[in-house]
Amino acid sequence: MTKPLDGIKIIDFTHVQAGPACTQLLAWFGADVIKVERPGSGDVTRNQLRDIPDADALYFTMLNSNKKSLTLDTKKPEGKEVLEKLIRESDVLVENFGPGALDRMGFSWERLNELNPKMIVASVKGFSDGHHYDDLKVYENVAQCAGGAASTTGFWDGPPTISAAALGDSNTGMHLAIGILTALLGRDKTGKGQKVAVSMQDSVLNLCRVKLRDQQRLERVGYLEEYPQYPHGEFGDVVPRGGNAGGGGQPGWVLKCKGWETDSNAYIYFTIQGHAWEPICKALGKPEWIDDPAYRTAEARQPHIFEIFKTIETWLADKTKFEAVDILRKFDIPCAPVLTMKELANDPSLRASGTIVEVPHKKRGSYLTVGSPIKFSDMKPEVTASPLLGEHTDEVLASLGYSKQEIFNLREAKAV
Ligand code: CAO
Repeated sequence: MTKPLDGIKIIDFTHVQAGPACTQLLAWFGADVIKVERPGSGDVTRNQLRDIPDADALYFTMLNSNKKSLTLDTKKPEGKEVLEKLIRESDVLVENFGPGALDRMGFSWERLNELNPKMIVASVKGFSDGHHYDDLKVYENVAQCAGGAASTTGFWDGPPTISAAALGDSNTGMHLAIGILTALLGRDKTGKGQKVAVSMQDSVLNLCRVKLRDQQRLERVGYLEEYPQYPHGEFGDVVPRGGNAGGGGQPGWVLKCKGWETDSNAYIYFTIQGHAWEPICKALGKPEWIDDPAYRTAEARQPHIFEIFKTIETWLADKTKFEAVDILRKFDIPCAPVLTMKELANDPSLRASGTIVEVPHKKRGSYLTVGSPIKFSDMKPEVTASPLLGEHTDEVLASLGYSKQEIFNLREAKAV
């Protein structure tokens, strides 16, 4: 089966999570992704949090499927020469080194553009170019703090909180993938490559868009009526942490179900969608609430919204999270069980759709990963194992025209 990105060659000069998440996505869709790694060690995540001695860690295998691995010391002259050859033949180079590392290696944007004017050079950095923090190295949680997620996540009486979702890493990688695909389409029109840059701070902020909305509303009217602080609590001059309130204007909360005393995930998320008040009352067996002026409108409900949630919890007390959702779905109420990683890993629907996949690996046996969350009518992205360190070195060098003897010499020089 041909894939949309067949024939697109990508030099994957990425490591850890933000960059690898981007190139993995492009590899699923058919791109020939060649991961360039330091001989001997490779991407640091190969060794991070290992669960099997001497086998690549899951951190690496889950972010580098469908790629090739070429070991290359790009600080050695022999390594630089190989990289230059690869650059001349490639469509995209993706990197997420610390600030200035690529320049120090001798591969500035100007040099790359000179070597291959058609190539797209895509970078992730913590902060955008010219930002007053643009010299900083950045990891996930740093980006969540710098992009507004931490100050608006968690409970109002606790500290700023980090989300488990990789808003700084994989999210930035997804933004970069969109940038690369856009630049590839642009190249079809102009024949020219360009530089595509995404910062982790900007990508986090992009997902915190509604919080910037709330900052402006707060400054104008002094309160945010969908936050738990309204109407009984105090508002300061910055968007507060709203606990588990819905961000989009539909009040909601995480509610206890049967078994919560012993199971820390026996909860559902329940949304009180304004126009669905009648079905909510019917589902809860509270028909008297439908026309009661104290309950009828969202505005009337807000002052005692937590009492309403308490009543719903009483209704939930003899129902598991799955039983509750099975009842509420019939009334069109937006809700879901709070699912654990164990439940997701074994979810038959996610297995059937290819969102959770089991991948055979040469050294590990098989491992679970998250497959493509993007589904196509004409293509089912297949997930293949991440490469062993340097697994494709000979193959890639041979494709660049290196003879067996020359490859041997590169090995002797410890350049590959
Ligand atoms: N051959 C030779 N040298 C290589 C090489 C190769 N194949 N691959 C990398 N290197 C070198 C780099 O050239 C750099 O050398 P210098 O610093 O001497 O110029 C060196 O390895 C270290 O690179 P680095 O700064 O990227 O690595 P680090 O571990 O110190 O920092 C990180 C890691 C992630 C903080 C940093 O890369 C960064 O800020 N990246 C941008 C933001 C980002 O993507 N962060 C998300 C990471 S996921 O949580």
